[in-house]
Amino acid sequence: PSRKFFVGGNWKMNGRKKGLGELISTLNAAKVPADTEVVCAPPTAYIDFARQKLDPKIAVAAQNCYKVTNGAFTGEISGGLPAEPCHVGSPGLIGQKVAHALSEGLGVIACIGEKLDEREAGITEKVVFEQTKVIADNVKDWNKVVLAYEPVWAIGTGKTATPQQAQEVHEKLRGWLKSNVSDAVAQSTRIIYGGSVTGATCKELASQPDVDGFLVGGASLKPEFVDIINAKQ
Ligand code: G2H
Repeated sequence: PSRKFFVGGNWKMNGRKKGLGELISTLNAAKVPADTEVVCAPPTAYIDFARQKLDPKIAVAAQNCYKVTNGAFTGEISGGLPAEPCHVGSPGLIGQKVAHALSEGLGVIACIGEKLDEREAGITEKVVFEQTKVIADNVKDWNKVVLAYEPVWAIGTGKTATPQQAQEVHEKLRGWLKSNVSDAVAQSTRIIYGGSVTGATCKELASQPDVDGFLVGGASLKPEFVDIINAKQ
């Protein structure tokens, strides 16, 4: 399959200009393979700063995107404002947010994932399929969508899913896309893994056939993010 490897750095609510400026210098100096797409999502207040400083080889995303373009929504960010792709993490509004971001011409990194008790109860598949359906119901153009599998128990916990655990779910998700959308969409859509990815864990994860990249939190703030960008090499 010719899916372009995708590495997202979600900086979450971290950093100030000085530290982020240093991180940006490291990233600008880094080798980015031609067949890898790299996107960083700074805190909202630094989207413009990051876009101005980051080399064009790295795209900039917003971490969130509200469901309408304008209005009296204190503290929200609209799809009319941010940079390129858009990370739409929170459940509840996710369907409307995905629909709105796509209607604004943005790309979307849509996140799904089961909680620990759901995994232990053996309902991982059911949970991630239901979450994927909510997203899929709002997508017409799958070229604009990256699906991020982020098991909740692996987020910021230091517990990375094993390559086998990730591959198993990614393969099932691709199967779901094939059955419920189309074979072409299943083959072309990037399904990326997120949850405590590090420089040490990225290579073996990246070697799994259905792992098309990563969404990285903590490690995206460190120089090892460069190793993750190059995980496929
Ligand atoms: C999960 C992930 C990135 P971390 O949210 O989106 O964060 O790598 O810190 O677990």
